[in-house]
Amino acid sequence: MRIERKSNSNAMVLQILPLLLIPPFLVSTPAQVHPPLPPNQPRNTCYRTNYAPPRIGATAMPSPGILLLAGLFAIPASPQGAAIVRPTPQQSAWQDLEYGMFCHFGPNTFHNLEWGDGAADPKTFYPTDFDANQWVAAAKAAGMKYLVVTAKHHDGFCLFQTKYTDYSVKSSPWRDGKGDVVKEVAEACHKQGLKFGFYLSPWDRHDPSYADSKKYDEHFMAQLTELLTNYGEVTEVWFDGAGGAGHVYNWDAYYSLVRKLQPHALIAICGPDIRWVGNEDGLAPATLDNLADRGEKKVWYPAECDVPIRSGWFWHTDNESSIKSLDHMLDIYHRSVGHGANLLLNVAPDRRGLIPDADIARLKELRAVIEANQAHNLVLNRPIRATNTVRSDASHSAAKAVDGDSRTWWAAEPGRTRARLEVDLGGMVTFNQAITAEMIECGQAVRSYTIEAWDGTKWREICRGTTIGHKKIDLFDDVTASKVRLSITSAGAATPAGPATPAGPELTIREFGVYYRPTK
Ligand code: FUL
Repeated sequence: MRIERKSNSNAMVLQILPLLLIPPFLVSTPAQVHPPLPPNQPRNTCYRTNYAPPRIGATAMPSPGILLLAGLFAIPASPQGAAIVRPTPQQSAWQDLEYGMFCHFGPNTFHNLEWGDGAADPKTFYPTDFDANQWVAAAKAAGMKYLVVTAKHHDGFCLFQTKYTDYSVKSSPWRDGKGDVVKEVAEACHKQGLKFGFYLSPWDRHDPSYADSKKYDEHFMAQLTELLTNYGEVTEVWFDGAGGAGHVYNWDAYYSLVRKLQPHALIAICGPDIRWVGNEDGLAPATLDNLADRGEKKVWYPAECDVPIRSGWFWHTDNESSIKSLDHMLDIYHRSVGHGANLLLNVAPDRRGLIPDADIARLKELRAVIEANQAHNLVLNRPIRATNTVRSDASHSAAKAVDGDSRTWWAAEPGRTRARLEVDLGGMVTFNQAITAEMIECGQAVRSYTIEAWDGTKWREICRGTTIGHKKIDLFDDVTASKVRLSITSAGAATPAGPATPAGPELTIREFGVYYRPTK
């Protein structure tokens, strides 16, 4: 299949262009971990140093887990006095969503395009059987917890009713010009219990005002206002960084508008709350730090991996055969969610306005494998001991790390950078996977760890890793053992490249589990 992006001809350049257009300081790669922001940042970069997401207010929604943590937030610094960086409640709640569906839909769907130039006749947008509930049902059946829809892609066509351009669903014959894709998707999400988000491309290849940055800012913000007021709760606002080279955007104003109209929404990619992982393969590095430098400060900045299930972001007549294999998808899952990032998997609706059966089938297969692989935690509620524990009242005892309850956690004594949890398996047990999670609301502490198994005569190392963060999935060959232990070998506030320091966040383990994967 030939993916057409009209602005360029060189296929290679087209592949990497979106990446090149995102300022390098927003890109985190294993080789370049959170470089500091460059001084004198130009105004058209999609990031502002002076923006800190507000903490949740008294009227906010916190989950039971967050409420439980309220007392913890009262401790603002490590024993050594260094500020501890923690996620906002919205960020940690979003990290718990883990897996979401990205839906690219619009005129491109009807023209076999990836990047429309804004000239497609709106009458060609005509889904014959559009059903937002089917999209959401497909996402739920896949085990996804949120959905992000393209309200407007680079071609400028709006999938929602807007007063500010006719280049929208209003000018299409679909539902006699009265349809609103964003509305139906938002309602279906809210009804079926999925978190809702929208993608909005700042780059607009249709609107004449784009040539005048100030005028375009007004236009863009007017549409952003519509999206933030007419569609209920918005969890994620996805500002793409591709295209529009040289254009000056007033990012501060965009961010302020989101804060004002949807204070709990997270601003992603070209935004201060969620960062792009740095590639479109769905892969996070094995060492993934939730902290990033913002000017002089460190901030919590979790990563999202985005990748299409097929070869393109939009549906094409001839790309069904490119649906990724189950093995490939499982690998993506392990290297995104299993590395502590969120996975936003693009599944594009077709010209009927439905998620195709073939994609749904693959999503279900993936879910079935993940569930089978994580069905039985072999250390669940098994006897466990820790080399040290924060308090004597058992509220953060070692048992909390294997109780299967994500609201509880084991915590080491303050200032500890090494600790060990040892679990008695109660007989010889075979396993080949470990899943470990820190209680990130307390901050991210673990810098390195090993997992070892007792084979009856000695401890044998099964795997070792660096960061844990929100979740770490380790895969290894079958091991048969009567005891297993997790050793945190360094912890602290330093970046993975730097030395661990005790002046960091509390060392915690939210859950530790070992499993036997029938499917490898
Ligand atoms: C890129 C865009 O250019 C693609 O078309 C797609 O929307 C992807 C998610 O982001 O920057």
